[in-house]
Amino acid sequence: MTDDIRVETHESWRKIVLNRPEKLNAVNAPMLTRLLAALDVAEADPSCRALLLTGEGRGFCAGQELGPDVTPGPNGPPDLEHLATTYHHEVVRRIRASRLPVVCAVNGVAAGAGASFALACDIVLAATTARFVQAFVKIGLVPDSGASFFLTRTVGDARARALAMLGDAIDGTTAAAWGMIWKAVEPAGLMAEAEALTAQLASGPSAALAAMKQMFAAAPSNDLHTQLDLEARLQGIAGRAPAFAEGVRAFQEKRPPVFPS
Ligand code: LHQ
Repeated sequence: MTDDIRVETHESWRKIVLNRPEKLNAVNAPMLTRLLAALDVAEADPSCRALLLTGEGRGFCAGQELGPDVTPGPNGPPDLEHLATTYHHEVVRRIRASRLPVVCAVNGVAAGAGASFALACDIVLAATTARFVQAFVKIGLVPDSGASFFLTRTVGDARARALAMLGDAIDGTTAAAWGMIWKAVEPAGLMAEAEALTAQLASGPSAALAAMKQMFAAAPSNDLHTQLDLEARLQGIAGRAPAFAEGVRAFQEKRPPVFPS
């Protein structure tokens, strides 16, 4: 049994580790099938309230493995549309559709779909020394797994185009300065900070955090009035949930809130 996807289960959160360090955690179809399964299991576990995604070794994820999945066979070139739709894009969809806040700790190079997986997460921390590379152009491909969606929204059209068309690497510090990610952290402190953040989210108001994911997913394509309606509806739901009652009580009693799971 291969352990190219390693899951560490903590009391209220899980860490999913891409674990193929000798290939900088490049992914292939079987590995992505196991990653999708790990995401589904976490989603279905009521005790799990947050996720942390990271990579083993000196890389985060070097994107699609340039191996058998993408090598031309007797029937001609590989069907990359099918490969992307079935595997890579499902990872992105599940992270974005998840009820769980997902933290990503980019410990090293994040290339191609690997960078996209990181950008699909809710809060991205990267080592200052990590590298984000839109590697697609170097092998004659186009951005996928949401790269063109995420980059245009985070760094803007001008930087997105240049990153995609040139394939230049940017480091974690630059990614943070450009607004691509939340924060760059000294490598030695990355995992401790990412774990603390994930634990903090796991002890947060889970339903409200899930509603925030819904809200931020809708925001870019909504007009102000539609977004105000959505915020009001989700606030109505939050106001009827036990977390709000506990939050207000804790404030009045001058103690930290203990949000129910
Ligand atoms: C790898 C890989 C790799 C295999 C490093 N595969 N071995 C595509 C198609 C279909 C559907 C959906 O989506 C996609 C999306 C994509 O992801 S396309 C982009 C695919 N990825 C790449 O093109 C990245 C290729 N890798 C690189 O450019 C470099 O390795 C990076 C910039 C990631 C890191 O460079 P270095 O730090 O200099 O490391 P390295 O190149 O020496 O790599 C270390 C080892 O990892 C090496 O193996 P070796 O046996 O020589 O030590 C590499 O061959 C292996 N490796 N990426 N994607």
